[in-house]
Amino acid sequence: MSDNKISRRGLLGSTAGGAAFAGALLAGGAEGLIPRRAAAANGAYHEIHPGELDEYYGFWSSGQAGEIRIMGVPSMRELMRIPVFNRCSATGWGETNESLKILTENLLPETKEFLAKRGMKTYQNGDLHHPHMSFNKGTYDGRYLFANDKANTRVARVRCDIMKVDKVIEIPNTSDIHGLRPQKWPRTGYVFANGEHRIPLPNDGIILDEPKKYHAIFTAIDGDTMEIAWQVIVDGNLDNCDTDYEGKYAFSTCYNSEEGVTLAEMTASPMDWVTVFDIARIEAGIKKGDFKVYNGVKVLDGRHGSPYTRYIPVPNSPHGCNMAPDKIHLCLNGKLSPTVTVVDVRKLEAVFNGAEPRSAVVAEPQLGLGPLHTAFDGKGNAYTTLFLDSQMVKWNIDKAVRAFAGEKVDPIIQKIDVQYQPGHNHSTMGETLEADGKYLISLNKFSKDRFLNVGPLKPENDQLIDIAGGEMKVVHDGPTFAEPHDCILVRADIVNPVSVYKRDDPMWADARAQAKADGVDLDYAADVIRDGNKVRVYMHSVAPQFSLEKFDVNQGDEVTITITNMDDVDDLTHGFTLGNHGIAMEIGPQATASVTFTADRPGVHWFYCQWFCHALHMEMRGRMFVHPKKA
Ligand code: RUQ
Ligand code: CUA
Repeated sequence: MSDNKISRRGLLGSTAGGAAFAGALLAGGAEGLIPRRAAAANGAYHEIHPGELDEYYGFWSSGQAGEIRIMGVPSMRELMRIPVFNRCSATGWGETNESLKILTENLLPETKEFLAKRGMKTYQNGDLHHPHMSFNKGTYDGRYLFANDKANTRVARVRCDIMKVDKVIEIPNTSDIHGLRPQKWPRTGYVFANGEHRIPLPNDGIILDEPKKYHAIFTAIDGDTMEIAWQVIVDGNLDNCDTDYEGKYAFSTCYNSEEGVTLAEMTASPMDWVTVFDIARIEAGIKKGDFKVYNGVKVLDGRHGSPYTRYIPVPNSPHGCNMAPDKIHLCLNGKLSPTVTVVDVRKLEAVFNGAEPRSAVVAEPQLGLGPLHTAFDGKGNAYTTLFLDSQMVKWNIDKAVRAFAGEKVDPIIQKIDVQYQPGHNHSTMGETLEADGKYLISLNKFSKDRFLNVGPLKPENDQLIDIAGGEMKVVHDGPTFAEPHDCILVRADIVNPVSVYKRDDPMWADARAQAKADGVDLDYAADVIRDGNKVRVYMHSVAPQFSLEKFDVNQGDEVTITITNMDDVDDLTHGFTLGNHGIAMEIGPQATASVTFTADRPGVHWFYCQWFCHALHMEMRGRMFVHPKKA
């Protein structure tokens, strides 16, 4: 390697020589020569150069922003956003007929009524914490993502072939869905959802300030149909959840065993618990008819003394609930206790048969202050976020078990600083049997001084940590807008989205049926169908033209615009924006999209394509004439 041949690119490479050289420079204090990202651990970290593809899909939640974001890992590039519980200006999610159907068809009748009085068809916000993929035999199968809405008690499903939501359901009898996990074995199967906040059942105003009469409810959803399979009433509240690798159990942490309603009440007891749900016993209970029906859902009583649950005491306010890919160890993160409690799931059958609940606890290492979530590398190690210490701690599960049994061994392997206050973390494939121990993400709640100051509201900071070589090393800082709670990292070969829609996609089944009834062929449409005061305008588009240059409606007409994008090309999305009407929608290649509104502004209104599609994209437009009402 002669001096003038050493490019920065060479130093950033993954060869042992390059990394060693970079290491030597760093050791020599020449850090300024090399950007932070070059400081890779053990040569494992790959800089993704322009044009190169990432190894992993990252699916990020966005908290109160209500969407899912697709990231590339390790580059940490944001690749796409999937609108879910939010209203999206670009795609028309929450405005188009197709999205409104998904967002409204499974709302409870009283919710629809309540929203109508507010002039809304659906909620405009959501609080999306936990995106998780469907499983088959303990690993991701690339079919669906599921996610919770803590704000408005909903669960959504994303189709991974097109990366769009296809189902949103509101969960009755409970309040504020927080923890959410799909069943891992034999497949998904159930999707489990925790109702976090305790409320009266029914919550109709008869019971108000009588907290002893409130309940939290655990919900099992059928992931294939998105119908609710059953619910279980529990003692305490429900925070995060996970499932085992044998299809026997689901687990939920409870931080409020006190069943208090104030901060002081909720944190009073030094012990809370993890609630263990026995799926076979619950299914047998349903068969036997041991349930009551509320809002059409079978609800079992799983409080203390029931055959369906066990409550295992865990120190103060456990939060994260993480099943290790060794199929044995369940980790419950202490939050207010510096410990992680480790349950051996093989001992749970005995607990259900009468053994003392804590007999299933096989380790309880002291890790540091504020343990919130734990991730795994598939090599027997665990990585726990320490919120208060602003650190990530790597520890060995086997050593923790041995220490708990009395052996003099320290389970802690390494601690590193993260910037700052981490909540969730996640490792590559870490919640599956294919955990590969390559990268770890620390989702930090605060970025403080890590980026240029953008005012009082600062981004969060998602840090990429290289764990492949055995030592943790922060290799990238990634600012994010509110508030990625959680993410999953999925090997790229598992996720296989299409580039062009299929013309018979179920998403626009209603538009297809209506066109058929109107005698219109969507593929070649240039039609205006008048049906009383309803007007249905059908167009198709081929870059850079809509099939209608103009159309006429009368003031007061209910107008439905249905457009089909007949371009059959990769990356050729069109849009339809109707000026001064608050209307815009995405129309993907070979897709049909529609929107309905009342034409109430007499005059000339231009519509245009808002997705840059062609050299003549600016010219891709037309006029809607609204004839004034005759006085
Ligand atoms: S939670 S920071 Cu909503 Cu997943 Cu733990
Ligand atoms: Cu079509 Cu821009």
